[in-house]
Amino acid sequence: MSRLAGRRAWRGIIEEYRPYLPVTDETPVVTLLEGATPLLPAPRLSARVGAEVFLKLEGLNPTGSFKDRGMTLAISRAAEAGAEAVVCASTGNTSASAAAYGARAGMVCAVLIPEGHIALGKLAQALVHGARVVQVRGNFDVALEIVRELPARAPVVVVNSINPDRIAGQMTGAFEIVDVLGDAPDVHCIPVGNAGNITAYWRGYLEYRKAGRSSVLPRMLGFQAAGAAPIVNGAAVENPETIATAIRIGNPASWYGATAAASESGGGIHAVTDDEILQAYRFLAEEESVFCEAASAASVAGLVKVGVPEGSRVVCVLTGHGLKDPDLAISQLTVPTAVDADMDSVLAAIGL
Ligand code: AN7
Repeated sequence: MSRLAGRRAWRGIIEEYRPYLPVTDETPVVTLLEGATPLLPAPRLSARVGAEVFLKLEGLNPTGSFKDRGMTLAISRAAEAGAEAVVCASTGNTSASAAAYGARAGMVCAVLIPEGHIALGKLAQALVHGARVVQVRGNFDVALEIVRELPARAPVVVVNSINPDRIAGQMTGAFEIVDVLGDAPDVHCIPVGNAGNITAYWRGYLEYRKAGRSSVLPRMLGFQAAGAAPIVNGAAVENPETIATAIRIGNPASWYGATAAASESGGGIHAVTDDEILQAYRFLAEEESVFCEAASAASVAGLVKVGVPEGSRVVCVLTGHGLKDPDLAISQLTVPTAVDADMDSVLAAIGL
């Protein structure tokens, strides 16, 4: 008998959270069974910051990032509307997710990416799922401007987070956290790029409390990379620069959503430097055995930097998987040279 006998299989975020989402019985559900990602206790990080910290491992979604939560809904609703083509601008993860869900729905998927500034794994995903990949000479913000205008020129549905279905689907991350913890955490730490995800989590926490599923609301702490910190600076950044290419964004579409989440929750939006991001990235890998993207590590870099009251219950969202960007990992480390294939050489190399 199966070890899973008697247990109901996870059905993806639309079926699991249907009453909270804009779907009807007529909506064709396009799912890769996204969601149900682990909420991993982080004992060493907890000790370091004097709090009870959990890591929401969004890199364990089907395409390796949180984007799948919003994409299952955006693509399902596009299919319901009869769309045959979808398009997005992306720093990488949105394009990977749109390519996969678009292929599943049998749609044409076009993705605009900033030339030379997306992680190799994400480019591979967009290509392997058959998307029409357009490298643009310009950054994400420029590509998104073009995408916004595309529906006026061609029959396409935009699946960036300016599409409200994306935000609605991403609310389910907050639902899962409350379902596991029994209530909302005290503090929620999250990286901020185009600012859709912080907007979605805050809405998710609000929705769940309204439904009586939780009794408290978390303080929302959002973190931008210092070289791409328009919300922190209070002005768009024309040439954003950061090692965390996923959040290399100078004019976030959901700017207002992010500031509303921060102010309504008593939280804030702060900047973390690339050095602080890389330190958190290494700490997570070495001390918590979690390999996440640099952009994701911004949430932990921020937690360490701004701190929280003693004993707080904290969730840090780790938005994407470290394997997306092996070039970055390797560039931070020394790759050992080869040794001769004999016992003495191997023992000497191991150092034992
Ligand atoms: C790993 O893929 O914008 O603040 O085009 O890939 O909701 O934008 C990615 C963003 C954080 C920021 N972590 O989330 C895209 C894109 C990772 C990301 C963010 C992104 P938002």
